[in-house]
Amino acid sequence: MLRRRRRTPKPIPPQPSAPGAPRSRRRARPDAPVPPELLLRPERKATPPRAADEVVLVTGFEPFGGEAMNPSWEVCGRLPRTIAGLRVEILRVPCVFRRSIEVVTAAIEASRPTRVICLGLAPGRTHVGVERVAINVDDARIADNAGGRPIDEPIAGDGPPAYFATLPVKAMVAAIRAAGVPAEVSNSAGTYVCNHLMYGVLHFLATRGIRARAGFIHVPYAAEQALDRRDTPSIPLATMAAGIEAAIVAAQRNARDVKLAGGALD
Ligand code: PCA
Repeated sequence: MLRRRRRTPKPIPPQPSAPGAPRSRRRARPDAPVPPELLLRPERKATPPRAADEVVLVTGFEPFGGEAMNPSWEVCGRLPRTIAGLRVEILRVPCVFRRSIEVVTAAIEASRPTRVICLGLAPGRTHVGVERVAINVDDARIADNAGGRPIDEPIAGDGPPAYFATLPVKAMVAAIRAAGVPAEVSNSAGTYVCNHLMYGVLHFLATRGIRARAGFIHVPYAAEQALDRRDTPSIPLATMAAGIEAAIVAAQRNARDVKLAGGALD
């Protein structure tokens, strides 16, 4: 008896091979190696690699006093994006009393850093100076970039006479030196905008109960800006940046400061 041919062709199961290629009846041995591109990726249980979620805020100043550049800001731009697991956020700060504090405290509120390291230029210094203390006074020898020139005015009328840096100052100095960069503890950040900012940031953190640790580092002139000046101590920007990077590593790794002599007799 003649069998009627089926009208509708059997559905063809999906083939991994190219269309038109002969269908294989072979089955893979259970232990056959599977090319990696054919393996289904198992769902990842582990969290994907996260961007560093702790932040170090590093600030530098705009030029002031007629200079064309401020090495403190130039150094910020030469830092890597992460240091010791901290995401590095950089901020350019106006060299203006009050406004400098407002700009930095707004950034602290926005990015909630665990470390705040402000940088500034100290013309004439030979060493990178990690500041130990900020005092509650403004006494400007020259006007700031907005023309302001406070003389013997408190920074915070209700604030204490001084704040110590809450960063491990000695460990940072040791780390900068170990990176091959001349460094020292400095016992005065002056009475201009740098001291003002250091005091203002520490006062803000203390009065708001924010646990971030903060401090200030003064840098000398950049070698790049002192090429045609005589008797002007300076350090190349790349060298300073390596020193500041080492200081940030030390600031992150040393919960307590180390006990190293760093005092001065003058
Ligand atoms: N140095 C100044 C203010 C801005 C800067 O970079 C200072 O030492 O006060």
